[in-house]
Amino acid sequence: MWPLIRGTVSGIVGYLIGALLATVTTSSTFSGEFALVLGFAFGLMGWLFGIGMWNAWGRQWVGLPTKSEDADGWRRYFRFNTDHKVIGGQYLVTMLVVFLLAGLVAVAIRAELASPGQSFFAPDTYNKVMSMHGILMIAVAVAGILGAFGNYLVPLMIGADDMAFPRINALGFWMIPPVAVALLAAPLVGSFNAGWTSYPPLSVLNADGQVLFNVAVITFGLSSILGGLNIVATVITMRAPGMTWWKLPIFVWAAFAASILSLTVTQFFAASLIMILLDRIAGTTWFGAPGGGTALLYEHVFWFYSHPAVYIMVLPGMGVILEIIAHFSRKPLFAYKASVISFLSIGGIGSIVWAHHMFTSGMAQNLEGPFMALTELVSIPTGIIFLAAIGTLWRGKLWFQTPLLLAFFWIFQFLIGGITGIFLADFVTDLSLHDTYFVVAHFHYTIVGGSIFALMAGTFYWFPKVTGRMYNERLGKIFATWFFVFFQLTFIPLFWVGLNGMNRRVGTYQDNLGGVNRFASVMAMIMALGFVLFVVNLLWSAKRGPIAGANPWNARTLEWQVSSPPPKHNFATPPSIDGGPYDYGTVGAATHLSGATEPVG
Ligand code: HEM
Ligand SMILES: [Cu+2]
Repeated sequence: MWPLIRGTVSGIVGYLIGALLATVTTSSTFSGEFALVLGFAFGLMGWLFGIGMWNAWGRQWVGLPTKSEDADGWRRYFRFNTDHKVIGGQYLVTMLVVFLLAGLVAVAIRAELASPGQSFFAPDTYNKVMSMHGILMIAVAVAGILGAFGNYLVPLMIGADDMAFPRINALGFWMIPPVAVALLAAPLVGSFNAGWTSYPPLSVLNADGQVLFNVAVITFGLSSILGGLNIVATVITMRAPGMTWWKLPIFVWAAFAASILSLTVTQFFAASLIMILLDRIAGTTWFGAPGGGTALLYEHVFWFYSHPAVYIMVLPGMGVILEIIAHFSRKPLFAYKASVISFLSIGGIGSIVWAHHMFTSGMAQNLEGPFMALTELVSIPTGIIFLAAIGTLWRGKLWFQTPLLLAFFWIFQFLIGGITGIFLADFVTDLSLHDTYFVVAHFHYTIVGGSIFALMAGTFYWFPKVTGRMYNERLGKIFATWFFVFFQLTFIPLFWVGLNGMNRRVGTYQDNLGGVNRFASVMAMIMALGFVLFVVNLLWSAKRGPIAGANPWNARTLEWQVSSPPPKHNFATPPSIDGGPYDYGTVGAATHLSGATEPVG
């Protein structure tokens, strides 16, 4: 606990110094916006140094010997620990907690929407609650799989002993607690009500809470960039002898493609938020029409990140699902190379489709056709991923455990998400669908269906590796089915109310949509209840579940060839690779890890 106390104290001291500096150097008051920004920046530094960055790293910069921040047992998780497995665990737990919290906020939203009029929240409060839900969930989708499984598995799967930059990895994780604090503290200074998208002019004119939103999200972005950098560098430079590019497990490829995006587009979100801060604090007029600015600029810069961001959320999910499907069908992954090329081209094409979010914004009309066509082009590589999933399942020897069940659900939901996206990408239909609940239903199918279900599937699949114990299969299946069924019952009706003109981001709506909304609200609450099963299963099994052994799934990839949990430095002797990760059932195929004691597969 000591490092946490140290970090908190130096974080608070840093905040006070920053805020004071702002007060004495400018006309900002101590609680003014500039003081919030500078306070946060200094507070972040203080926190990071206090939590252990100074001892483990900073001392080196002034010629002092570093002091290890290592510890054993559960204490490792509360320190500046550079072990990629510890960091993966830190991300997993943090993101699951944020997910549950944001889920509770969603229940509050659905309570308000259970009847057409205003029941619990004033209109502005509704927007604040909705904005909080949105940004927390976006954070989970961006950093859940990549932060947890990307960190935990990429080094293990490629036969490395850690990430390329272990200290940067720890730094990236420890930036997240101040992000959470700033977002959750925003209600103290008026909260933010402009949605996770934070369009100006509202985001330039609203309460000071918006400033905390901006600094928090910029910091979160920096953490994503560092995480992306690490995964890209690790995959390029740290592969074990024999681990050629075409032998990489598919999850590694997916994490690699998503990380290229994190590394290259996150800056644009930060840039757009910095411009908002400048408009608010420094008197610039990037987005203010009276000063010659235009809000349209914000939308372009923002979506230049935020569309690719949906692939940062979903590509790792695709990787998890294909991984699970191959191992649980006991067949070589169908269309492996085509899937890899698809991941990369989804990332590439996905980076030039951003203005499909802006068809109603008043942007140049002759761009609408090209953006529509490019968007629809992404369905080709996406279709290949579906083919890979189905082709692998086809005549496979299916082993219906919870991870595979969730993978089936994933296929169904992501399909619905993708197909409804086509109507939104078509600018003619989007004119009437934009800003309705059709959009809300669509992105929940894609993000929850594509990213969150994969996060759950991966959590079950790798649970025995991470904890050394098996989860409860029956509870796992009940939870998976529960989540799936009530998810459909919540969100299918929302397509319908959207088609009937219900606006998103408004707490009230037409009277005639009351019945369907009430139904969706009740279903959402039952869905939320199902997470009790998830939490109980994992907590109980981590302590009391049966010992899993090194390779309970009898899978071929490298992470299963070491003990569960893996030893501190992953591999006793550096592995050398002579087979492919999915050579199931191939007569005479070498084991993936040479020197493995038992033949696998
Ligand atoms: C637990 C089940 C969930 C329910 C019942 C739920 C419900 C809702 C509702 C009712 C809204 C308000 C939309 C509006 O008023 O316009 C919303 C917005 C949103 N949700 Fe969810 N949600 C859930 C899970 C998730 C997850 C898992 C994610 C992402 C991974 C997510 C991401 C978002 C985003 C990005 C917004 C939009 C916020 C904005 O546009 O500013 N939600 N959700
Ligand atoms: Cu998009």
